[in-house]
Amino acid sequence: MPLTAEQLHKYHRDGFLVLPDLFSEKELQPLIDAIDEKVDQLARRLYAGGQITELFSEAGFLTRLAKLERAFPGAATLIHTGGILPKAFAEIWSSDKLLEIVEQIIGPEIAGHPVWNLRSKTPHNPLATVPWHQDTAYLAEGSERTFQPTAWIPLVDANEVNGCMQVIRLDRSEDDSKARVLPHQLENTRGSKDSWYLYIDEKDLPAGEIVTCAMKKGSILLLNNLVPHRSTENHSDIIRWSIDLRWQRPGEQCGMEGIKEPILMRTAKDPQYKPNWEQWAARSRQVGLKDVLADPDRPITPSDATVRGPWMDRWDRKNKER
Ligand SMILES: O=C(O)CCC(=O)C(=O)O
Repeated sequence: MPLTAEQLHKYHRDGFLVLPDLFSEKELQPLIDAIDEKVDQLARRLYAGGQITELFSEAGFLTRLAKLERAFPGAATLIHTGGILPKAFAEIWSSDKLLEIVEQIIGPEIAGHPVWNLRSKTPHNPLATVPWHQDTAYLAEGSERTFQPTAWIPLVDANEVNGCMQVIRLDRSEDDSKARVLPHQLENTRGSKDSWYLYIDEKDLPAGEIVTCAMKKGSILLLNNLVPHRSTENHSDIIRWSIDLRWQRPGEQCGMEGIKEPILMRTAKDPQYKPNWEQWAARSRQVGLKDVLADPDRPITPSDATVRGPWMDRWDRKNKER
């Protein structure tokens, strides 16, 4: 289902686009099964280490991690930072359905960007509410010049109750802010919230309409790497699961140099080409962050849910210079 000329125009104009009904339940189920498995492994490790006294096995995809989070604060963060890519994620990321769309945006040479995320937005968890940011702010300076489309894919219906995405449709009269990296602050220096997120201060937010993207499961939100966006709080009693995946042209600066390289997904030079996931996927993209889940023999402790990343030094330095 390629983008129509109008959709493509809207995406380039606004920096985002919602595509309804792209995936069927059947296509998303392998992702859900892979997540259930990750959550089960985490529960078993916490249980074996004496950190929790119940496995909550009777709870399913929509609630089990929330119960674990209550018993072991930080469980949701560990699922977010556990960086080994499940096969089902690799398959959807390099699926013809998504690559066909990405090809319309960046051309036939396509690499997967090393940053992908599984978001376990558990209810009433401030660490699952992502403040206003541009994705490029989390990467090395200069990579904002590389066009990096993202697909944000909810695995449940996402709305204002359980927390959905909001984006700023930039005011066309503010053209110059479109291509600009906005100043970001570290949320953990605000004192109120010990998180790893960056945020854009209200005064630095560009003018434009705030668009709330309530979306059905099966839809995707396409973003570019400069569009300011955030996700709202989860006031419901279920987990708002989503994944976000990125692409770019191979050979261009990805902003994760020395940490993890992009993976080639499609090339016009070889129509039969298939990405070699084995080595790439086994290596965590979370260098600088602890990937505790990658080492099954290591007992998990509450401090493992503390997150640090290279973007912190970037903005700490930048803000001191200011
Ligand atoms: O899924 C969310 O809650 C936030 C996602 C996000 O901000 C991103 O993908 O950059």
